[in-house]
Amino acid sequence: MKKILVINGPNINMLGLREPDIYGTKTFDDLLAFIGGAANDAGFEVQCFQSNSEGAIVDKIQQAYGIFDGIIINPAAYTHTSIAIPDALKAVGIPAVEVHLSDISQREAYRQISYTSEACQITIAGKGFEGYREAVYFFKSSMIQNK
Ligand code: CA2
Repeated sequence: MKKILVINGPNINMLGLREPDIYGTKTFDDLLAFIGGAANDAGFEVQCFQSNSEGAIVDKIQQAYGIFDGIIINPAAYTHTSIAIPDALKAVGIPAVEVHLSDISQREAYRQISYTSEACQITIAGKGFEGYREAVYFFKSSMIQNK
């Protein structure tokens, strides 16, 4: 069974507590259950990882080398600041998809910049939890094509 690693960055563990107009009312546990269900439906083994620390996210990406077949990443605020995260994605060479709950292209100017996207095959933004399902199915179709 192919393995997917889902990485969520800073403050995503606080989902549902504030800013429901932007991020919705569902909690982080709801998100984990949603991702687990989507991966299961698509026939993937999935592991979810969340950290508020850039270094811990870089460590996790490095540790994924040779173990995971795909990475789905919502780097949260590090999307707009981190060079280390896209460098790590490029270093391990694992196919990656960037996901954002909100449509970052329609938000503050500083959120419209993503350094992560150049290390990802596609970016899915503004679809809420469904974006993670789309990312899972992107891997399903790309892995079938490359079989
Ligand atoms: O839209 C997304 O998924 C983001 O990656 C979410 C990040 C934000 O910094 C990015 O610009 C876009 C924030 C994640 C969670 O933020 C919360 C804020 C208030 C209450 C709960 C979570």
